[in-house]
Amino acid sequence: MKFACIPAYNEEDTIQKIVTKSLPHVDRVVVCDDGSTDNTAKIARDAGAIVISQSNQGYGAAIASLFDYSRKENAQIMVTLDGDGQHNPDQIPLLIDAITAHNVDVAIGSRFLDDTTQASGYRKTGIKIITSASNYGTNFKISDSQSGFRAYSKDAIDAIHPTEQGMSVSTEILLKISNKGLSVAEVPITISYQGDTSEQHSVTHGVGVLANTIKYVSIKHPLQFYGIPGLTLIIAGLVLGGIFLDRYLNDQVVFYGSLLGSIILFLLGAILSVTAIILFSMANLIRDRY
Ligand SMILES: Nc1nc2c(ncn2[C@@H]2O[C@H](COP(=O)(O)OP(=O)(O)OP(=O)(O)O)[C@@H](O)[C@H]2O)c(=O)[nH]1
Ligand SMILES: [Mg+2]
Repeated sequence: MKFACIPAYNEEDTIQKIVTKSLPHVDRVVVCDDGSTDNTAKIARDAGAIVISQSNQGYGAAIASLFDYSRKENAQIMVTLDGDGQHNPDQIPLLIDAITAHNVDVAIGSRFLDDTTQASGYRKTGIKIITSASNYGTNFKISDSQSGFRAYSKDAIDAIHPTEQGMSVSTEILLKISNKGLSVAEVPITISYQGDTSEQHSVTHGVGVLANTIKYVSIKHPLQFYGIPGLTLIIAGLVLGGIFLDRYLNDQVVFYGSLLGSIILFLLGAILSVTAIILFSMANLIRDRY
């Protein structure tokens, strides 16, 4: 059984068309109504979707509920797409085909494999930066880590239990895919940004997602992220301390600047190094369940 799963928050203008256009491509269309205050749930139900309703918790929470539903209902393939009309349901078969014909676990619809993409400059740059950080953590070489248009195999549906409530869930899922040894392929898709005016909103979102991506990657590579800067600071602290001692012993001059600098650098370095060691041991301990 194939499900099309749509997270939706106040999408009454677009949801009917998306449900109707998705139905011919799958066995079930499931809409997660994430606490909408408009008619999204009723319109989706009337259009033929199964509607899961929950209080508004964010995109990630909606995706998690859709994973839970698909697992419980034994879906063989789950395709996620946005409820705001930016993804074209007629491209659902492209993603399903990547799973069935090419035997991958996760197919990601990428906006950047096709020249017709309408994403504006700042948005493209933001997604590229987040994607580079995410690729560093996953060892994948994908072009669009933030795409919500994806398909998951049964193995992926069973293995992935997202916990991020917001938009960072896209990165979280990629990290989990990588940790579980599942395979990924990208498929070119088109995206529509018609009528979208949420520039400020997107920039704040982007910064939040980038911070979360760095959090995930730093947990995965703690020695590089905290250990190397930590050691560098400790060495700098020792050098400054040496200069202070040298001046004090040779000339009896108490050079408070280098004494204070040395202590601060050494302490910061020690904190970072301890963080690196703790994260490294923890990551090893929980890696299997992560
Ligand atoms: N913003 C937002 N979207 C949610 C929420 N819950 C579910 N969604 C749905 O998640 C999908 C993606 O949300 P968007 O805000 O369009 O995110 P985006 O496409 O990355 O950002 P834009 O490029 O600004 O459209 C839409 O179908 C929303 O209806 C929520 O709490 N907030
Ligand atoms: Mg959108």
